[in-house]
Amino acid sequence: PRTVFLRDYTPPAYLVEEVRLTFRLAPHATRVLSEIQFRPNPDAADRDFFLHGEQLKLISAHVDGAPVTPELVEGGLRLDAPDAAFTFEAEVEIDPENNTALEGLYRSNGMYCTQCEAEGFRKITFYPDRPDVMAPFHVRIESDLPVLLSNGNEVARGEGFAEWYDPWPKPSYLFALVAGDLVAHADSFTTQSGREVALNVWVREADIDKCAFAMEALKKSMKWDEEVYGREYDLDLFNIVAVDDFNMGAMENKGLNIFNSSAVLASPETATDADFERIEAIIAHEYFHNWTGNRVTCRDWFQLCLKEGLTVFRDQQFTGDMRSHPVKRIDDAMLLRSAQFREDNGPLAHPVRPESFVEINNFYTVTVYEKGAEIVGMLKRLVGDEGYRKALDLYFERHDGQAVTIEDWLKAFEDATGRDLSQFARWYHQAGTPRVHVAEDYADGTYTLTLRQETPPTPGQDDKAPVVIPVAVGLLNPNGDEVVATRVLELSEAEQSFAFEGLSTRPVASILRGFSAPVILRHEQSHETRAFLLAHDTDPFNKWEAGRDLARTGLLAMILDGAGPDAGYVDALGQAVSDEALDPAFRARLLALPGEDELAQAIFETGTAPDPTAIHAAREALRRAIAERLGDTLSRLYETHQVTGPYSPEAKDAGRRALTNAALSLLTLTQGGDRARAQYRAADNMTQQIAALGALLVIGEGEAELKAFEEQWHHERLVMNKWFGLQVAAARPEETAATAEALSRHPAFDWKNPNRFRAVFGALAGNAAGFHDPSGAGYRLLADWLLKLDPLNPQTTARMTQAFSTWKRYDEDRKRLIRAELERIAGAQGLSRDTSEMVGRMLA
Ligand code: B3K
Ligand code: ZN
Repeated sequence: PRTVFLRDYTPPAYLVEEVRLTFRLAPHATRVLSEIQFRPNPDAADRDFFLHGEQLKLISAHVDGAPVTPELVEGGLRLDAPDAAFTFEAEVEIDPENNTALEGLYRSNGMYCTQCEAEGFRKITFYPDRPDVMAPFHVRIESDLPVLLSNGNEVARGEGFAEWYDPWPKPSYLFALVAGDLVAHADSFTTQSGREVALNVWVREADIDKCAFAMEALKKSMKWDEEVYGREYDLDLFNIVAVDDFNMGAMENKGLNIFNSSAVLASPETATDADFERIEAIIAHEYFHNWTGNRVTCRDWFQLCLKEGLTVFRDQQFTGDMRSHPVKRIDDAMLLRSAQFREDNGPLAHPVRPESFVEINNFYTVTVYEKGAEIVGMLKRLVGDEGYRKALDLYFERHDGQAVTIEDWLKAFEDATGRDLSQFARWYHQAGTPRVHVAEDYADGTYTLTLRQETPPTPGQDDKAPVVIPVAVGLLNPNGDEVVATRVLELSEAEQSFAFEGLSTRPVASILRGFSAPVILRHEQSHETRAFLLAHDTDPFNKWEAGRDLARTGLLAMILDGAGPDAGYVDALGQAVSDEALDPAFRARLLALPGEDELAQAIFETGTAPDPTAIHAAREALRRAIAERLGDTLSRLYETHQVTGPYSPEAKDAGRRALTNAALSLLTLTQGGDRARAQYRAADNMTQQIAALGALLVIGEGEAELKAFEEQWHHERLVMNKWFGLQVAAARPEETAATAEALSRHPAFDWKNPNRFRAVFGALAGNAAGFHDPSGAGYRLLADWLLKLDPLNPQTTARMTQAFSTWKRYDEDRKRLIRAELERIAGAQGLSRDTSEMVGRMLA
């Protein structure tokens, strides 16, 4: 397969003035008629007329009305095209019913829908399928299905057809079409300039009672973008459609967002607090793309972080505003560490702006998204809130309607703020997580902080240059009073010192407050200092972080030195979670221990091969010790923070449930299942129900509840995904693979549905001790199923191969077992380009 390089970018030979598409929908033989007006691109170097096209049956083609026979080549067609404006017409046939890859036009539960990003439009018709070709689209859909949707505004409708026009020039990846037997949850929004926008959430009839929350989230997002970014919606209509078979969360098609039903549908009975929060965030994310992605789009796919990093940053800000900034920051840091640092530390590491790819779908990664968002956050920290707003205003003003690059983005910041960002730009080019080492000195009233940065080598990048790291620091005196308020130090050299003068005592430093940069801080601190910060830090993130550091250090001592649980840590934790001045949601986060995969990486970095079985055992032992020592505290928290009254997904109640359920899962370990069984019986919402069930399964109980759950929910696909996933997640290490295997034989295990496949096999990969059980059964089972899925759905398969990406950390036996599975996958006949790129990178 061909590798595509950023450095090979050339402007398109022809631009598109306007597109007309007609779809005659039929399950196996849909006809797509296209009429595309081309004109030569004055900025192009050549007149090579090439249109992308894959899996298309060409019926006929015309240039300016005269029949032509294009040369069909690998990945598309070529034609001797005029060196002037002309119209190209084509008729092609496609087979949506057999499109199991869920890319292009496909059928899901009898409805037609599309997924074009990144390069799926070429499976619909011949077209310059690249984001720097933008055009207005006219679309006519012919079908007997009652609901026929496309981008923009509906301009005509009659018996068996509908016509749509989207006036905003867009790249083909934002094209969308939906046809089905759907009903709408309708509402409207009046924009800041007084325009009324009709809003719809389209679902199958059975789901109409689960749309209200998504609709509210949409209206909040529209308002927020006006207030915070000054961005108003630009069409008279905004449609969201829920589909069951979808490779990811959702897609921001212009005016017609298509969502995985798991990212839209929610009712108190069927969705957890976490689901509600995720839905709110994804609705916001896709809506925000209307400006950051659609109005201003990417020149090429190497610039993906331009829209994704920025849009994730915007949805993070939104969630913080809707809920809690400190808690959101903690959650984002946890995700970054567990997933992005993991990626950075392994064979799949790549820069936020990659330089090459084989299959672009493999680069929709936590690095591009989450680290991309961190870079935007750092820019904001460096230029300040006002500078950020000025830069964004300039970016929109300058680039509205354009397809641009990271250089354009940074230039807007430079021009708006006068700051030179040439060194900062390294964050986009250099892969890997910087380590920042801290040394401290205090003499004669002056505290000196010396920071040294280094970034380990990553594939293809041996030498790393220093990056600009905003390090937020505050100083406390020994009484716990803040003597120096948070200030942002700019670490740009390999090593740099910062002095704080006029102090009367040696301060305690709180470093990297608010997780001000996506780095790993190496700070030797005493147990006492950490406990002090856990008790006194005025920065909520670092308060949480101090507890996390204590937990990690204690766990490493248990795993590596056979130490017992650290009673000092448990007591400090008990103090912190009892502090009624603290937000319950925050206290719930304090009770969450570092994950097993994070511990595995930490052990690997000490030069030892991690043993997932031992890590799991130590973590469980610490959880037990917490439950024993803090039994009274936890019971009290459980009793006094119960939510009464009707369920609301709002942050306040959700935080209380998070805290009581964290307490419940700990208490169940030492006090048995009665409390959880009672909660299960009393539950009137999914958060309470599933938390109770999970707590029971972990102690090997809950058989009856598991059965009852299945009986209650067998008709609700999304709820059943939880049922499948939870059993694998809660299984004991030596039983995890067998549990997953047994579930894969369950009649409701529809493996072609990505959500269901992920429920079981994503949970298998996520259960670290179970997946890495020394028998190798987890590796084998996952590889078997990936090989089975690959021919049907390469995208989801390739993504899930990441379960193996940490393989080089482990002992020789595990390495041998995993390598054998990777090689078995790599050697499979007809392996997809997606999966073969992933396993190839992991084996390299
Ligand atoms: N832009 C889409 C992701 C498309 C993934 C293509 N494999 C969703 C999002 O980030 O908003
Ligand atoms: Zn996005």
